[in-house]
Amino acid sequence: MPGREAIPKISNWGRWGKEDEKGTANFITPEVIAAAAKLVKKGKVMCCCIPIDQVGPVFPTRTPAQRFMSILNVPVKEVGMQGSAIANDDYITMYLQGSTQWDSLAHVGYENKFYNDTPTSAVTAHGGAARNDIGKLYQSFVTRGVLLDMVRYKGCEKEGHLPKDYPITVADLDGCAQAQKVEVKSGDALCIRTGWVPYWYTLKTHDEKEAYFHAQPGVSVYTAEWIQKKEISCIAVDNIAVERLPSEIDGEFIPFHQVAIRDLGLSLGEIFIFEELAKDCAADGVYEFLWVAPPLYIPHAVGSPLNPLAIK
Ligand code: UVW
Repeated sequence: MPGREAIPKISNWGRWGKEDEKGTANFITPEVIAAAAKLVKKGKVMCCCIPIDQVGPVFPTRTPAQRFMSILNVPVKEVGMQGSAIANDDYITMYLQGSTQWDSLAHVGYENKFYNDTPTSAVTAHGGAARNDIGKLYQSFVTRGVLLDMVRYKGCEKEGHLPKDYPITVADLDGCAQAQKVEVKSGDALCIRTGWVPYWYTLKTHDEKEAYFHAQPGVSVYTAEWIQKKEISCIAVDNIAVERLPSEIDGEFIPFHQVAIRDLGLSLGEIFIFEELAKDCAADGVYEFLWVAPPLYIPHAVGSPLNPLAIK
């Protein structure tokens, strides 16, 4: 297996100025947004996230979300307010990386740097990420979305997912787009269906669930140059880590994260679900849509859950 010298050496540092913290989200221009809005034809909204609950797939270094009631059927007059109303409040504790999520540009780096020459000292225990945080993208990821349905393209509909450690190649991306008669354009959100998240919900045993995280279909590290050339604004995949695991690089756990997030400034979206969208696209043959998927506005956070919508 090749070593880290095989990781593509490409970069968008400086492309949008020295101070830029948005990376490839800059490809989403006002013209791109206006054109994407015109893709809404039938008024159909499809949600592409999993529920935030205790049963979804969460990487083993993290814990599932927990929701608590903080007040329960409380008459407001008992807490000093007037009237006959009763009220409920609740709160959650969760990893910002523990459900359908965007990785911010402060999530992964290497050699002491994050995207655009940002030193690791920009992220602190007290303050979180002073640069490249997900809060900088709170108005982003409204653009044209394109679904590449790899499950269908590779003839895996019966299994419902790609083989467990399948690396999606440039030839697959081009071949799938061609088969679906859709062109990937500058500013697009590239959505890739692997079927891996729906597969999670079929697993029964602890061993099956443990193995699930260590071998998964995803994009090959060698797609990074294609992604840069296509000027994709963000990538969302229905798996755990976007990239294929185990990695194709000896001694590196997540080499695609390194080149994509740190070198290109590409926001990675994980744990999406595309089953309803894929069905709809197969039925009408239209694989493009308005994609509305901003992160939550959480200044200094290195990731965010979201409720992504594909609208046709
Ligand atoms: C993995 O779970 C491996 O990826 P991320 O840290 O981006 O969530």
